[in-house]
Amino acid sequence: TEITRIATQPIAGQKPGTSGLRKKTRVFMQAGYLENFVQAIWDGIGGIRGRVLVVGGDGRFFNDRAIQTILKMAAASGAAKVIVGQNGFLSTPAASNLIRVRGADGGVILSASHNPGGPDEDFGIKYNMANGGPAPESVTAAIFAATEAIGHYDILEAGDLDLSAIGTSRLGAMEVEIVDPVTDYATLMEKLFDFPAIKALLAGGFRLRFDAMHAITGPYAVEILERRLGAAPGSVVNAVPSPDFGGGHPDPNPVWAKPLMDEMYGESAPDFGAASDGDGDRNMIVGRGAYVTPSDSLAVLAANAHLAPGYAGGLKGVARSMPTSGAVDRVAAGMGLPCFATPTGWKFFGNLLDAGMATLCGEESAGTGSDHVREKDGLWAVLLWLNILAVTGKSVAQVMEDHWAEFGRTYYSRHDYEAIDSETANRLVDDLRAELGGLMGWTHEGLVIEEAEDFAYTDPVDGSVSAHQGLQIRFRGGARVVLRLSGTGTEGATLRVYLERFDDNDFGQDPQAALAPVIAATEALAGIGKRTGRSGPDVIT
Ligand code: VG1
Ligand code: CO
Repeated sequence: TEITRIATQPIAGQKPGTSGLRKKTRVFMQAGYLENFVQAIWDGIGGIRGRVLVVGGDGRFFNDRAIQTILKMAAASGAAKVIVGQNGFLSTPAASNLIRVRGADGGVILSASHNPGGPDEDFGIKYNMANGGPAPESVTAAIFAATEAIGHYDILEAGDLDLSAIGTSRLGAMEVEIVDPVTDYATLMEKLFDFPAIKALLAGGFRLRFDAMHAITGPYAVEILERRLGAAPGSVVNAVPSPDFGGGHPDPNPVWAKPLMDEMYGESAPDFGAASDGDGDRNMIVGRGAYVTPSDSLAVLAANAHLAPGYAGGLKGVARSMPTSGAVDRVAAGMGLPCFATPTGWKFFGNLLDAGMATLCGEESAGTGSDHVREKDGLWAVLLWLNILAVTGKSVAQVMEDHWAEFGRTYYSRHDYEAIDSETANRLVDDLRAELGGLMGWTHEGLVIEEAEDFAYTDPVDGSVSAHQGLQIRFRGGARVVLRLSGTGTEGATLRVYLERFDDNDFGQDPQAALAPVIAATEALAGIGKRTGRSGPDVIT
């Protein structure tokens, strides 16, 4: 085993986005592409000599190859030890937990999350800190700067390691420990939730369906839901992770998890349905004939978390990303809890969680989590829901009705325009931004703008400022639209339009109908159809 120093040059475009660096898999497979970025991580964080890292990914195509490269590069740069999930598997929340329980210095997570996988689809890589959370902007900026200054990378000349065998071995002077990816995570879940109550619920005939979408949560869900909690064998479907997610799109929403939706709205629907994404940090919750929007789910979990043992002492505060609906704000107000609005992306919750200012966090994009780890956590949300249903004895639909009756209903929807021309997208946002100052009092079919801002966030813990995080326009009476460009796409630009309207007495409307005036006002304001030539959004969630 010999360390080789390979001369290289900066590669343009290695700038981390909302959640690490995401590109087409073939881009990552180009000679030196992954290597450059990994070396830039090491350089950006001040080197890894003597450090302990966790490495794992969601099992998508190229996961195994990338891990071999990362191990050899960690060894070459003097890491003391790397802890790897068996077969290279770790869900994002399990990786976050592993970093924390092992006291590691950080971790490398390989995933493009909800994006499809395969040689012609997407791949991704991100660095997490010692707290288990995604690197903050200051660190991703340092990593990006290192990609622009790179002149060489170091790699160990060695054969591949067998990642299937649990146990400890060596790669050069570095220790490699291969661990079961599920055990520590399952143990944590048992501590947080009332497993006996959920077990009793399931033993009493309550039926659930969990769609792992051929992604990483399969092994976790089978172990926890079926083996430890006693859900009927086969309750977890699409449970074996596949490198291309069975050719599907591992994004747990009504569009991509349509088979689950059909079952939950069908005649022999189970009591509870859920799904998770490629890397296991997102969740979708659907009762019998009752889909729960992620923003509502966050609000319900905040209102009821105290029913689970891990949160019996109450919450310190809650946080949501800015585009997430204000439903949780109403719960926080009702319960006297601090409530924070952060930019999109889990990295912005880290300081609030570390400082004990928030216990629960969530995003409209089907991410919810708490201070148990520093990532959003799909199965955690499923278990908290099951815990709440077990303790209250209510159905999902009943929980929602009761919640709206108490707090009112915030109708919410997100419209995505995918793979639009980047220049068109940027111009649309730039033009609207330029108009914000003059929009006060602007009206359209009865809606009146009362506030318009280019959202900027000042972190209350470290004072760092993140500007241009989305255009937020509020209308009199509690309606709102937010427009921003996605930071996770790999093709052109994706425009996200987040729509909401509060209603305190009529809870049975179709969300698209309830939001029609806001949708019309947005078109009048931003001219999305006119500028993009699209007749409507590609994905509505
Ligand atoms: C999207 C979501 C955001 C989420 C991010 C990562 O980002 O909107 O809420 O945190 O994906 O999720 P963007 O920039 O495309 O809107 V995942 O499950 O990658 O880790
Ligand atoms: Co994800």
